[in-house]
This record gives sequence, structure tokens and C-alpha cells, in this order.
Amino acid sequence: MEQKTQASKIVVLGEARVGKTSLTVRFCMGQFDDNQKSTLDASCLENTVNLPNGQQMRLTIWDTAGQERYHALNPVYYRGAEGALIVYDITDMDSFTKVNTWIKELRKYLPYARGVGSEHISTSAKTGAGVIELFSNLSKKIISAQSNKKEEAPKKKMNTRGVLKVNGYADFDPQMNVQLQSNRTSTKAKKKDKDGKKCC
Ligand SMILES: Nc1nc2c(ncn2[C@@H]2O[C@H](COP(=O)(O)OP(=O)(O)OP(=O)(O)O)[C@@H](O)[C@H]2O)c(=O)[nH]1
Ligand SMILES: [Mg+2]
Repeated sequence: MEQKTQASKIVVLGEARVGKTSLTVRFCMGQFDDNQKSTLDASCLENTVNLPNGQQMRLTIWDTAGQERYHALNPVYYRGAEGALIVYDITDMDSFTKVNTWIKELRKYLPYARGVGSEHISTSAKTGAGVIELFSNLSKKIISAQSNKKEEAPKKKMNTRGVLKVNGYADFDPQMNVQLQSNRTSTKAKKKDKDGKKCC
């Protein structure tokens, strides 16, 4: 079967310390760090998803910083995104409550996100549970939205579509609360990854 590779940009959003970077790093590099440092500004990684019909989706994943002081920068990273992941921590109720704020934010900056529904998937960056499924599902939705867009092309100027997803730790362990609290100190994020997967 002929392999067809498409490319898409997605953004990862959510409160600070909910696991955005861990999820991205797990998917792109197959690694997990119990002491993952807070993201400053944003970082970007790439990986390709193999889909069942022989298609491939090359995802450029913009992992934003959850800390409040960086929020004003986020719209820069939303631009041109065809998909979004809104991440919350299953051990942190406040991070779940804030999901609505992130949805509103996306709808403000990405008008096409207004009419798009969301899907909830539980993942664990620690064990890897649900991670491939999450990015595969998102890729399928993007491909399906892209083909709908082609059909509607003469009518619409907007050339992007989005899908929102939320995520929680599926490996919930009561000790996570302690771990999260003890990991609140922000240190400077690495600008480059060792294996060169960094895309920007
Ligand atoms: N047990 C468990 N811990 C996780 C998981 N994902 C992230 N963590 C831990 O939670 C903490 C925060 O993870 P990060 O990936 O840095 O969170 P973030 O959302 O990128 O944080 P900011 O960059 O500050 O916005 C780290 O100590 C991680 O090791 C998970 O799936 N399971
Ligand atoms: Mg981060």
C-alpha cells in the first residue's frame, strides 16, 4: 500500500505542572522524567504517527508553558495549529476546572475551534498508557477535518480545523499530590534535545 505522509501542527495547553511536557516527551522520545522541569516560554518536538490505513501524520507539537506569566505568549503558538490538547492532572481538581478557561481561550484565538467538539482520553506519561492512542486519534480527526475542508473549500477561507482533547494521569497514585507540590520550582528548560528531534 502506498504510504502517504501528511503534516500538522498541534498545541498542548493547560495549567502549570499538569504533565504537558511529560506527555509530549513520552510521545516523541519515549522517555519520562520524574523531575521534569517547568517549561519556560514554549518548546517544540516532532514525531510521526502511523495510521492503520498506511497513512502517516507528521506532528509538530508545540508544548506551551503553563505558568501564568507565560500565558500572554501562547496565542503566538496557536497560530496555524490544526489540533489542540488540553491537559489536566487527575490529582488536581483545579487543573480540571481550568479546562473550560483553556477551551474559551482557544475559541477566542482560533475561530474554527468554536464549532469543534472535544474528546477525553486518560493517559499516563509515566507508563505510556494511552499516549499513542491519544496522538493517533487526534491525527485521524485532523485528517478527517482536512478532507471535509477540501470538500467545502470553495466556500470557506479558513484552512484549518481543530480538535480538543483533555488528558489526566491514568496511573493515579495518591503520592502524586506530594510529587507535584515538591516539583513546583521552575528551572530553565533545555533548549535542545540530545537526539536532534527538536524542531525549533
Ligand atoms: N505519575 C505521573 N507523574 C507525571 C505524569 N506526567 C507528568 N508527571 C510529573 O508531573 C510533574 C510536572 O510535569 P510537566 O510535564 O513538567 O508538567 P507541565 O504541564 O509541562 O508543566 P509546565 O511546563 O510548568 O507548564 C513532573 O514532576 C512530572 O514528572 C504522569 O503521567 N504520571
Ligand atoms: Mg512543561
